[in-house]
Order: sequence, then C-alpha cells, then structure tokens
Amino acid sequence: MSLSATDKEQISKTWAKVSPKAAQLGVESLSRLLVVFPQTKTYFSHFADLSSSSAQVKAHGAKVVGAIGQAVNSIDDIHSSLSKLSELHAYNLRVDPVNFKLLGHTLLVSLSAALGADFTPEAHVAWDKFLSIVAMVLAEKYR
Ligand code: HNI
Repeated sequence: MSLSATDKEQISKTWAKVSPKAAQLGVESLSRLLVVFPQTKTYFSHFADLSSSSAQVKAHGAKVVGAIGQAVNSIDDIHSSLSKLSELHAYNLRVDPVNFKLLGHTLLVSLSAALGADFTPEAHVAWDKFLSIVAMVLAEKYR
C-alpha cells in the first residue's frame, strides 16, 4: 500500500488543523481504545488509573500522537520515523499487532470528531491508509 500525492496533501492539510490539539486527540483515542476494546487494558496494568481523566493516560496519549505527528512530518519515510518504536513494541512491550489496528480505528474516530465537516471521504481514506501503514511498520519487526 502506498499513499498517493492526494492522500499526502489530505493528511498534511487536516493534520495542520488538528495538531494544535494533538494531546487531546491522543488522550481521546487512547481512552476510546481502553473503553471500546477493554482487552487492551492488559498492556497498561502498571497504570494506576485507566480513566480518561488519568494523568498517565493523558501523558501516554500525548506520546502516541507525538509519534503520529513525527510520521506525518516524515510521510515519505514512515519506516525510519517509526523504526525505534517498532523495535520497542516488538521486543520489549510485545504488543499483539492486532491492537495497532484497533488504535488506528479509534484514532480515525477521534479525527472525525475533531475535524467535523473537514473529515471528508478523501481525508478519511487518506488517514485510513496512513494508519494502516503505521500499524504495518510497527509490526514489521515481529518476525
Ligand atoms: Ni505504544 C509506549 C507509540 C500503539 C502499548 N507507544 C509507546 C510510546 C510511544 C508509542 C511513542 C512511548 C515510547 C517511549 O517511551 O520511548 N503506540 C505508539 C503508536 C502506536 C502505538 C504510534 C500506534 C498507532 N501501543 C500501541 C498499542 C498498545 C501500545 C495498540 C497496546 C494496546 N505503547 C504501549 C505500551 C507502552 C507504549 C504498554 C509503554 C507505556 C509505559 O509508559 O509504560
């Protein structure tokens, strides 16, 4: 899968709109992940509080979206941008790759809520493709 020039334009245009609220986007998508797919909570059993008001969930959501922002800024080389994180998730955290797709889904929902009418079908397909690539790159060190 690869992103077309139009996809890249859509992503940079919509990212410019949501990036000032990146931390909020992060906590919302992570909170949705933990509520909608509660099996994902197992990876965060070391967090004292898993509610959306949890300082740990907020901090972690901000980190995740920070990495998404870096990948957006290196859209022509997502592999290099996420290479260290790919190693961390595969070798240290051992997160089952199915979960990357679940987070991709909750990120899409949060993007849609944040962008409203600007989340056009063209923006939607671009982000869906982009997040699938992110999920694939994060899982590529597993075997
Ligand atoms: Ni993920 C740590 C980015 C999906 C479980 N994760 C991070 C960090 C970033 C990050 C950034 C912080 C690294 C550091 O401190 O050096 N994670 C991402 C991205 C995605 C993703 C970009 C997908 C879009 N991570 C997931 C998923 C799970 C997950 C789907 C589990 C359901 N991540 C973790 C855990 C940690 C983590 C667990 C360590 C948290 C901690 O602070 O102990």
